[in-house]
Amino acid sequence: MKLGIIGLPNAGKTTLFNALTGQALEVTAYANPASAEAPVGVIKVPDARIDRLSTIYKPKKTVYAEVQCADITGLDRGISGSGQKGALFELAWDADALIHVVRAFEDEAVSHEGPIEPQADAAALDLELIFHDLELVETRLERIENSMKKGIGEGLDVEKAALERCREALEAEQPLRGVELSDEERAAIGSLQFASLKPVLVVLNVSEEAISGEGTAAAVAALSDYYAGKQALVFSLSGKIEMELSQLEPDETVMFLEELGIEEPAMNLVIREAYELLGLISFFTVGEDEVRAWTTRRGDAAPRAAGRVHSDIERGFIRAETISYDDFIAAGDMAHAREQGTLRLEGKDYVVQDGDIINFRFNV
Ligand SMILES: Nc1nc2c(ncn2[C@@H]2O[C@H](COP(=O)(O)OP(=O)(O)O)[C@@H](O)[C@H]2O)c(=O)[nH]1
Ligand SMILES: [Mg+2]
Repeated sequence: MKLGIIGLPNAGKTTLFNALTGQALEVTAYANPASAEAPVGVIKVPDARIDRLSTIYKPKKTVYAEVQCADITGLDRGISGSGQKGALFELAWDADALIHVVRAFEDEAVSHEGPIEPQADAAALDLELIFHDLELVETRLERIENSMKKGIGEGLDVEKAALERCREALEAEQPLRGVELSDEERAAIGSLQFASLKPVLVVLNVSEEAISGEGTAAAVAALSDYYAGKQALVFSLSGKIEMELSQLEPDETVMFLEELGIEEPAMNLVIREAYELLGLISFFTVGEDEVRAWTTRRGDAAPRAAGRVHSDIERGFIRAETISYDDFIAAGDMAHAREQGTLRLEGKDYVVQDGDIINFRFNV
């Protein structure tokens, strides 16, 4: 899974990127120039279940599920009409979802056009995505129509119809994530890099003092209304605090969290929500060598999940020896689980569930 962080200049994208990936890129109080290349980092998906399994197995290696993340610089008001679209094309860096950072924090030292108005900012950037996509739709439709005129447009009807519906939405300044498309239509337009089609996690970046304030709750509610029904989730955090948290040692983190009166870093929630939005789940493999979390899509059958581990295991799939995390913890170990009948042998039609611990049996 890949996430792309977008937002207007000085919204706190790099701050959030650092918090998510543990990197320490420079954060600046001025707008960075558009960049053709986006820094990419790896997010380790926090999972208390993996921590617990690791204390049980004491493996040589503990591996968390990983999500890639890019800090996309240079999107700004008016960018889609300018010659400087590098940053928008960066979205074609095939992100599966976008994290849209919206500024709510007040800070005179950090420049911002006019007063801080989160909803107006969010809508302004969304509009750039929409303009970008409209251009893409029009170019593609023109090509299709030309092909049809020449009599070589066979099989393009579904795509054409889908694109016409997309154009209609975009002309009404609606993002494509709100357009109902069938699987067939999605596949037909799948090769086009539509920015406004990607699911989005909207992060309201608030001041430290405002984390649990009423104003923040109201702003989140208002943004949620604006994004309603558009494959989007909205929540708030303080980028500054999250970045500080990510740079602490684990025991210091616990103390800092207590001081702030919060249970866990908001980053954990960001990652979990991204998982949810994308329909992803985790399953685990365990042993003395390695305890590891893997990512698969909700609804994947066991062989497909096996393929996440290795293509040979998918190809030679025989059975999945499976137990849910909760049943395993209740049993204490695999021997007891087998006695209790909670360790099951599942076949190729078994749909993997979040938290399954699986031992694949396969034949190469
Ligand atoms: N007060 C405050 N400043 C922040 C916060 N998040 C980011 N900043 C500051 O805003 C400026 C821009 O942040 P940066 O992450 O570089 O924004 P980007 O342009 O979207 O990548 C930097 O000076 C940050 O230190 C925050 O939550 N509170
Ligand atoms: Mg930046």
